[in-house]
Amino acid sequence: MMKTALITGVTGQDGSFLAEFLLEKGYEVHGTIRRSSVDYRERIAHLEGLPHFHLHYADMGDSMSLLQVVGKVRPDEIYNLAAQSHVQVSFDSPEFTADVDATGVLRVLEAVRLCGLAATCRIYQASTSELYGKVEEVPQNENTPFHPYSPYAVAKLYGYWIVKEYREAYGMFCCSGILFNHESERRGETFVTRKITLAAARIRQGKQEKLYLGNLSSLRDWGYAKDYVECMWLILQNDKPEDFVIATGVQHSVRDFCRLAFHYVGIELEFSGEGENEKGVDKATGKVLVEVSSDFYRPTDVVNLWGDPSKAREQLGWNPVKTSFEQLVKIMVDADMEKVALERASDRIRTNLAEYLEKGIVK
Ligand code: NAP
Ligand code: F7E
Repeated sequence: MMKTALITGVTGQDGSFLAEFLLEKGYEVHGTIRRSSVDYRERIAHLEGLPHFHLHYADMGDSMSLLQVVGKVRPDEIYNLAAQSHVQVSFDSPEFTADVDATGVLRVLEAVRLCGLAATCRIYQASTSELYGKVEEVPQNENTPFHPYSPYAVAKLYGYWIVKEYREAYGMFCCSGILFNHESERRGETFVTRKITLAAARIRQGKQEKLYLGNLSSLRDWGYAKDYVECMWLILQNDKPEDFVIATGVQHSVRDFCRLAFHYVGIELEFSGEGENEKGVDKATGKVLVEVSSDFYRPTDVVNLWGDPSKAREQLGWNPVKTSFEQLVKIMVDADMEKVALERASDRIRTNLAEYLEKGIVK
């Protein structure tokens, strides 16, 4: 029997990879999208029109839309990926973030219960390493205490606990994947990795002068999104509903990422100076290509994320290092070198706007 999956947030980085993964496994895949005045569904354009791929309008802030789609699709599995996922933006829109990322999870769980699917529908909740926030232990595993350090993380912590509550109160098969940062050629352009790979490609091709970043010393455990969606699926195929840390177990700084991305476009960067005075200089020309701008500092920043994926490796048989850090950076750089080569002036206007928004210049 063909299984039916519902993915909220199917237009996002993870949603698009997961939809491809589940279609390959033979699922009937349904995804939710939001109404928007512009038709911008780049990441799933190649899936639209496939016979086993279906789209529905729903918003995480609207219980009725969620109830309708869950009632209509009656899924065997729900992957709740929809969220306001940008940490910096959560400082600017904390109430919206709480509504979507916290109460939104409750709305999905209640929709499942009200549709009479509590005993049959398995639910995956997209939880996050941001729960560890101001970290109390390094590396972090399933037993590490949480210390959320942004409105995003606080909202996601509610999502984590309400999932646990529904599991214990109603015996529902609902689980959280505590995923560490995962990136790809489809990553949003204002997350640090993609911002760097795009800038490296543009600087190489003479379309950008300089890259401005915030905290270069921030440490992350970066994996490849395509590998991580497999783990979301494995979590729901497990015998028991449990939460899992998903990470590579390898840690790098923003500075390391930057150095490697520029290396792959043929520019060797040398960093010197400290804090806001630190600069990345092209060794060959002496030109300053990377500078620090306090516009990209956060009111509270999470600076030491490093995951321990032992439980996922042992219980789910998942390979945390299928794609290495070096391969990930190369995949992203190669994709952006191609994208930038094809870039038209209109695309650049959109990208500049994204940067202005992140800087808080356009509100
Ligand atoms: P993403 O690219 O930002 O995608 C987010 C998705 O949520 C998009 O489809 C977006 O729709 C949708 N969405 C946002 N607000 C919504 C609303 N009010 N109603 C309905 N849909 C809404 O994020 P991602 O990187 O794929 O991450 C997927 C999930 O994993 C998120 O919950 C994120 O918080 C979590 N997570 C991500 C990471 C990571 O490193 N990527 C790590 C841990 C956890 P639009 O396309 O219309 O904006
Ligand atoms: O920042 C620093 C920044 O925005 C990473 C989301 O998917 O992963 C993501 O959240 C680090 C931070 O991702 C810039 O201060 C320096 O320390 O790429 P990011 P994030 O905040 O880790 C988690 C797991 C999620 O759950 C989220 O949904 O890099 N940083 N300079 C910068 N960050 C940005 N964005 N821009 C900079 O210029």
